[in-house]
Amino acid sequence: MSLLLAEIHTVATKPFLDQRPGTSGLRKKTKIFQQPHYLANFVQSIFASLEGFEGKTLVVGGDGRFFNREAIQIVIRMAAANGFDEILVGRGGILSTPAASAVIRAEKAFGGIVLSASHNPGGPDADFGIKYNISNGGPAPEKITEAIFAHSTTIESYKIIEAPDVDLDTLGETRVGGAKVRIIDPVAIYQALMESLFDFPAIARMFKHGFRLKFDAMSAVTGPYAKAIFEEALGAAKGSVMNGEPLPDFGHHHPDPNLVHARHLYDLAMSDASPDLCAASDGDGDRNLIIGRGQFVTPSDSLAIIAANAHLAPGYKNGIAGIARSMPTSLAADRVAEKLKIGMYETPTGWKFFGNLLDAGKVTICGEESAGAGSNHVREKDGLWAILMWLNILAARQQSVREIVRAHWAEFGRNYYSRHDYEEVASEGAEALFADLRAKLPTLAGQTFGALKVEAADDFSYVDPVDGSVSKNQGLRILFAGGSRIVYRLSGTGTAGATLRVYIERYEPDPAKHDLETQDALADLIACAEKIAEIRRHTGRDHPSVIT
Ligand code: VG1
Ligand code: CO
Repeated sequence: MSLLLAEIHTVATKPFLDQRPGTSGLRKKTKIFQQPHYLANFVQSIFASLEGFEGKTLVVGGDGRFFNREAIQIVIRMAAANGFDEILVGRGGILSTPAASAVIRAEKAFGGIVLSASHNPGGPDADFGIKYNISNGGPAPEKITEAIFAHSTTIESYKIIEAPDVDLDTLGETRVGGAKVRIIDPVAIYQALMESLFDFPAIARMFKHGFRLKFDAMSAVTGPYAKAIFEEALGAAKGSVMNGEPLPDFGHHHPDPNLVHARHLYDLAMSDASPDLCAASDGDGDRNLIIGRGQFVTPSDSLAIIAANAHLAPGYKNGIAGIARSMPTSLAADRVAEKLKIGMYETPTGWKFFGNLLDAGKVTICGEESAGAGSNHVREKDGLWAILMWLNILAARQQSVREIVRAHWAEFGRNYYSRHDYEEVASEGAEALFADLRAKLPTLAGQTFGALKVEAADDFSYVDPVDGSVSKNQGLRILFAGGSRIVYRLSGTGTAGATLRVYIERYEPDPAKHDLETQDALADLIACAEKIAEIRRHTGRDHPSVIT
């Protein structure tokens, strides 16, 4: 024992004052993370905020981006020094975010550390990130992330073991100080979980009969998962998975599966050569993009359609308990919940707010407008899960994506929806925009803008129905008569300046009016969003940098 203790070093350090986790963990430029002690300070602050993990298991993995392997070696040596008994690491340092969640749950681990900046680009001049997940497999709630931040502002030392690097590429067990380190297959547990939820034989039959899939792993973490599941287990044609090797810089691409960064999939889906389904996932595998032949599916619609059809998948055959969506996500899912007579919950942005609802059994399906959907099978959003759910629905209904979407709109009405992002604007301008708009909120109700009448305007605040915790200032909402909305919030995942997100939505019940171009259908609301918030004046931008 004394020998093992002798290997533990206590390293003196000074606080960095910028380690407050955002929407999903701590994200910074890679170079900031590479500074001496920066990562170690944060990891020690995580451990200092937890209780009772001595003798327990920690899961560690990442999305394979630049600095992933070095960071994992540091986390292993610090977890061992701090008293974890066992550390499970995905081979090659790889674990997608949903797979990490699945492994934490399956192995009854105390928690997990995921090294990822998700859809942010990777590389020495790009972004890196780290987040902590608790024993239910989900992102640490705000109570814990705030404790981590508080500790990081006063930290004086951290504990680390002096030991050689662990071989991350060979399955098996080794020891680091007093801890066992087990290198595990990053795909196996996750794949088994997917096989338990979806009708793999029916999906395989569909592929056998010529169904064509194009999945873009964007040179990020999902390649190995997608090849094992789509090509090997389900028999999709070889080459269905593109960019299937995780690369440290994601092949210089931006691993964000949206209409800007995955434009080629959209163009393919709108062409004569379109496969039956085009899909993609992001850097860490929790987002999804769904485009059928000639039919893009907005993430908000996808959530609603998944909720309405989940019973077709074996894992959900008894129906769903309820649905949760983040506040800016469109109201399409609410109409499904109403019809199914199940609970509907509106939470702040970020998956950490779904954990309690899922744990309490209040909801089965959750989703966000930012290409995130998932269920109670893990406690993260899950890109491949969403794609498998669509494949299962397509196999069961024997219809195309387009037919399913059109039928859904005909039944429930269509929520035209778009998000306008103003990326990396000056922080002062963004703050002034919010200060002005906040001051205006009480005067807006009753005002009219052309044909639009404001019914209510507020600053969204959330009371968690399970533990009563309160989260304030979660986005400014302007609600119009007839169900249209404009929402403004600032991103909590960017690493430079401020990113303003404006979410715009209009409800159209009439099927004869379901064929408009989204931006045209929203034109009056878009103009109104500018008029109310004076985006141009505050940001100096006359158009958004990204429209999704
Ligand atoms: C964005 C999305 C949010 C999502 C978060 C993490 O946050 O809007 O819905 O949960 O990213 O997703 P923000 O604060 O930038 O709007 V991921 O795939 O980057 O972990
Ligand atoms: Co992600």
